[in-house]
Order: sequence, then C-alpha cells, then structure tokens
Amino acid sequence: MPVSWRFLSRFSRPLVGVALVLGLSACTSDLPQTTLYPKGTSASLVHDLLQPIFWTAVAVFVIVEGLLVYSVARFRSRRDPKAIPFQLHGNTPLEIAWTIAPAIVLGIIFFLTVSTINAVGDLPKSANAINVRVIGHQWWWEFQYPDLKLVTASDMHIPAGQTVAYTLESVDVIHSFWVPQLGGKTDLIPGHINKGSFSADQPGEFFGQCAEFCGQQHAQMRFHVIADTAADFQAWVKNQQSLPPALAGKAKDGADLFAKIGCAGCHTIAGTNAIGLVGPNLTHFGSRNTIAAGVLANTPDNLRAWLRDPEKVKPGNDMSAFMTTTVKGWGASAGQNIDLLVEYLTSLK
Ligand code: HEC
Ligand SMILES: [Cu+2]
Repeated sequence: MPVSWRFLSRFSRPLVGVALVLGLSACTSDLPQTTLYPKGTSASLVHDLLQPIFWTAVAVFVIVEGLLVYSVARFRSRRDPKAIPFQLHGNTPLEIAWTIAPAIVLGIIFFLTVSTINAVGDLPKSANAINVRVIGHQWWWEFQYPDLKLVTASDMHIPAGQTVAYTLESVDVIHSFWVPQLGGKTDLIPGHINKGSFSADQPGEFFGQCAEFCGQQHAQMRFHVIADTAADFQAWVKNQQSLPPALAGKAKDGADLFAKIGCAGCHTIAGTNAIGLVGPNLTHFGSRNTIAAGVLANTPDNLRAWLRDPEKVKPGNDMSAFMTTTVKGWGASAGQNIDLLVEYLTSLK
C-alpha cells in the first residue's frame, strides 16, 4: 500500500472527528461575534464588498486548481515512472492572457473597495448623526456624549436607525473598537483621534469587543451597543442626565463610606465630590447591565463579589490593589461595609 494511503487510513478517524467538531460548532444560532449577518449600515456595506470578492476568489481557486490537477493527471508519464515527462517552455499568448486576466479582476476589486471605503466614510455626513466620544482604558470602555452632556461605560446606547459618528481615543495602549454586527474594528491610538460611524437597522443589543491585544484582560474588555427605539433612547438620555436622588438609610451610609475611603479618587459620581477619572463613571451605575466591562451581570451578589475581591474577578485590573488593602483594613466589618456600598451603588439608577 502506498504511504499516503497508509497515512490516511491510520488518521482518518481522528481527522473525521476533528472535521465534525469544527463543522458542528458552526451550527449555532447564537453568533454575536459574526460579521456574516450584518445588522447595520456600515457592516452591511463591508459585507456587500465581501460577497463579490469571496465568490471571485472561489472562481479563481476552482479554475487554477482545476487546471493544475487536470495537467498533473493528464500529462504525467504513464509508462516509465522514472522518465521525465515532455518539457516545453514559453507560450506568449497564454502568458499575456494570464497577466491581463488577474489585472482586470484586481482592477474591479480595487474599484469596489475604494467605493466602499468612500461610502462608509460618508455615513457621518448624513443629517442628525449622533456624536459619541469612545475612550479605551485597560480594560473597559468609556462613552461620552458631548452634545447630550453625559458619560457612561460598558453600555453604549444609540437610537436605532440613526447614524452614530464616533471618535476613538485611548488613555493608555492601543485598543480596537469592534461591534461585529454593526461595524468598527478601528484602532484607538494614544495621542491620536480616529473616527468612524455606524448605525443599527433595528432596536436590539449588539456585542462589542476590543480587537487589538492590550494586556492581560484584553479578552474581558467587552461592551454592548444597545440600540433603542427613539422614545426609549430619549428616556435613557433623560435619566442619564439626571442627578442621583436624595438618599436615606443604608444607601446614605454607603455614600458617606464611598466618599470617606477613597473610591472618589478614581470614580466620578455627578452631584457629589467624587470626580475621579481612573475608573468608570458610576453616576448611573445601577442602570447598567454589567460589571467590569461585561465580565459579570450587574446583580447585587455579583457587585458584592466584585467589591470584596476585584482581583479574583478580573486579575490585574486597576482597582485590585486598593480594594485588597481596604478590605483587609476593614477586618471583621468588611461584609457590613460592602453591603452599605452595594446598597448605595445599586441605588444609582
Ligand atoms: C485606583 C483606582 C480605583 C479605586 C480607588 C476604586 N476603583 Fe472602582 N474601578 C476602578 C477601575 C479601573 C475599574 C474598571 C475595572 C475594569 O473593568 O477593568 C473600576 C470598576 C468599578 C466598578 C464597576 C463599574 C462598571 O461600570 O463596570 C464599581 C462598581 C467600582 N469600581 C466601585 C468602586 C468602589 C465602591 C470603590 C471604593 C471602595 C472603588 N471602586 C475604588 C478603579 C478604582
Ligand atoms: Cu483593549
């Protein structure tokens, strides 16, 4: 038996197994990270470019490989395996043809690509685009809405059907802003402002992710784009612009503790003395869906776990050292103090 057949029969079962696993893992309907089902203008434009390029590449592959396989089979030396087959060199018409044909194909792809780049670049010029300033931090996302005078993190609310023109900045290293179903995948470069835009066709929630390795918790640098109806977006804006309500009881004690122990050095809470800029703005933390850039769902129990030991939840994050010392210093009253903080933070709707 030739070597290749022996190889194949020995490895065929594991190979089929691997192929099955890969194939079946593609058969899920929950695909937040796919770019193949675009849900907004920018992503659709890119997808419309992908289609002709992909099918052109398939056609080129089939033609070239087909000719190759045909030639290998048809012109092999049949009688004497050691003999060199008939050799020939040079064919001017053929060479001209296979120089011109790819040049035409590449010319068409070039034209389509430049048109798409221009179309994506023209989106923010559409009337009533909403401006968002996106700032990347190791390892979370800040969203400022300069015209609406509000700041949030991790949840980027946008009105469905309206173009969002965003600028991209980083306070530390290079990140990349990417919402697979809407668009993006543009770098955030320290000291430089990049621009981009997208819109969501329908209300819904879209998964976002840092797409440029930026350190230990790069994979946990996530966010969600929440496309609201116009009315829901207005309600959200109004709520985010409001100041925290007057507090009483445990929430009030939690606020006092927050102000006293130094959380305010890193976090801002509008209407209070907390104006820190190292961590996420917590003014309406209670209205957000996740804690620590999508790592935990925003529930009181998860918040307790986060405050008790952020290092365990997201190793290496900038709040860990402070919290480890603080919790240790509290000793036996740690549980009680954390409860007060949870009471306060969850009240910040
Ligand atoms: C040294 C700066 C620093 C201090 C002090 C600090 N934090 Fe943080 N905090 C951060 C950073 C940075 C993050 C984001 C971590 C990440 O997701 O990578 C964060 C995240 C959070 C979050 C989650 C916010 C969100 O939107 O995901 C909460 C809640 C929080 N901190 C509360 C507190 C409280 C309460 C205190 C005081 C006991 C405190 N922090 C002290 C830096 C700090
Ligand atoms: Cu990043």
